[in-house]
Amino acid sequence: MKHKRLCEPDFGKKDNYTIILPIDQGVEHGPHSAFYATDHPEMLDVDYQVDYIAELLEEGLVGAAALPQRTANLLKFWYPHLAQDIIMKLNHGNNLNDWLDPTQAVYATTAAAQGMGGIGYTIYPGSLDQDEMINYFGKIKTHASPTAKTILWSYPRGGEFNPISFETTMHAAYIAAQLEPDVIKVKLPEYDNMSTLCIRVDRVVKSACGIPVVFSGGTKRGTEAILMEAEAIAKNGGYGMIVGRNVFQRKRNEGKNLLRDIHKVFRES
Ligand code: FBP
Repeated sequence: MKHKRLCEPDFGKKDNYTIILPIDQGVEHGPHSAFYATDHPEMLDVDYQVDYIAELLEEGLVGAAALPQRTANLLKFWYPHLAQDIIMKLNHGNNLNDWLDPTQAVYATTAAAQGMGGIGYTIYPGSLDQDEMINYFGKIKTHASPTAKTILWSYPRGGEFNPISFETTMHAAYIAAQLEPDVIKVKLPEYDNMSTLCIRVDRVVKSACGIPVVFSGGTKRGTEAILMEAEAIAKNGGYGMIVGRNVFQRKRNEGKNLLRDIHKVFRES
């Protein structure tokens, strides 16, 4: 398979794949846990962070970066030639108060993402705010520039259910597919071993009704576990991975090496 950048016309097409770098965890989990208390604390400095993202894009190690408004605008300002590889993430939650019902506030409009290649948006199916979140995505599709790709995070949250069970993840993909984004992003369903994982990835991909699915990396773990997941995704129809903490919380060269290894798995599948 061939790696595609967001800016390329055949992004999202069959027999391609992409690796997306999301760095919105500073909003979601806070800059201390996302950046400072990691093996790569330099990421707390936004100038360093922007240069690092640009380097990963320029070296072809990632095909797009999904960023909150401030970081996206800085990257676009300093590296305008990379604007079409930026996905501006419009809404965010945060984990400051576990007592609140899970929801995401809109921080940026489609107009703010003008001139960037993509728009990222999250829905929480199963939450109290699910209808509002789903309805707002309709407005995004109406107002987004026709050339901007939409990437929809579909994360079931908020009810008495396991948010990463196999059934719930299939449901998340199916709901997202009805909104017809360009790419759907879900978490990997829980699994016991490689063969269960392969079957589950295949079923989740089919639940997305033909829309490319990328799976998230999750908290930082050992290289072997990530590469096993990459192989299951690559061999069972996944369009790629969206890997954040596993990349940028490693020292810079270790993060790059992990990305090279992930590409090898996808290229050879
Ligand atoms: P990671 O690879 O770091 O998990 O990033 C993917 C992502 O979807 C981010 O966009 C988002 O901030 C994060 O996961 C949410 O993670 P969690 O569900 O653990 O809060």
